[in-house]
Amino acid sequence: MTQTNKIVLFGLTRSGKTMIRKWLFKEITDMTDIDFHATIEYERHTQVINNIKIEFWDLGGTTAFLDRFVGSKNDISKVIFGDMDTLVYVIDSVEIKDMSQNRMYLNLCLENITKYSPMATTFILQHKTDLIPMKMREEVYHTIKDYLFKDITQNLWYYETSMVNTSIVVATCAVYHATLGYIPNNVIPEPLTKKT
Ligand SMILES: Nc1nc2c(ncn2[C@@H]2O[C@H](COP(=O)(O)OP(=O)(O)OP(=O)(O)O)[C@@H](O)[C@H]2O)c(=O)[nH]1
Ligand SMILES: [Mg+2]
Repeated sequence: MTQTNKIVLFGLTRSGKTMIRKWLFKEITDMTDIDFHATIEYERHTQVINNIKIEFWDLGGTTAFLDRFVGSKNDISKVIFGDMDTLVYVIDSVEIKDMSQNRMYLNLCLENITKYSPMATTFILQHKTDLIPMKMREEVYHTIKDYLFKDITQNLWYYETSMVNTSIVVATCAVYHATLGYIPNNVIPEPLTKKT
């Protein structure tokens, strides 16, 4: 095995990073068997596809961790952002009150990317859209996207996602494509079934 690709999942606590990672690793198939704990520090999980290793770095989203990951006064930011192919920044669509914090961390992530992995691709997943009433989705989309993108000059990919419909499949296909240069067969699971 020669190549290792690195995908970093970043975002505030409870935005849904670990769930996305567990779903991709086929550790969960529905929304009922979930008892998630906040991720402490970060976890690295490896997937091998066609002899290529993909490392998923699932970061703990508590601000004490995030501040260290993006901070300039320690070496951990190099560990997190160095040799990174793809950043997936996950945002809880419902937590509008957190958007200024998200904007601050997104900017700090982009600074670290410029410094340590300038060729990396950045995705924003505006996640948990199933929790927004259908008639408000477009408004929420524009409000969050316009706010986050204001003054940002880098190219970012923006997807609305939810674990309970194909939007998460579409977004993860794009993430794999950006990371590997193609979409692997039979790797991306079906969306999760809803709670009963
Ligand atoms: N309704 C809904 N809930 C979701 C979705 N994705 C994740 N969740 C819920 O969000 C909660 C938090 O998910 P986690 O994956 O643990 O969040 P995290 O970002 O890893 O949190 P930290 O580890 O603290 O950073 C869980 O209760 C999930 O069930 C989604 O698409 N829709
Ligand atoms: Mg987590």
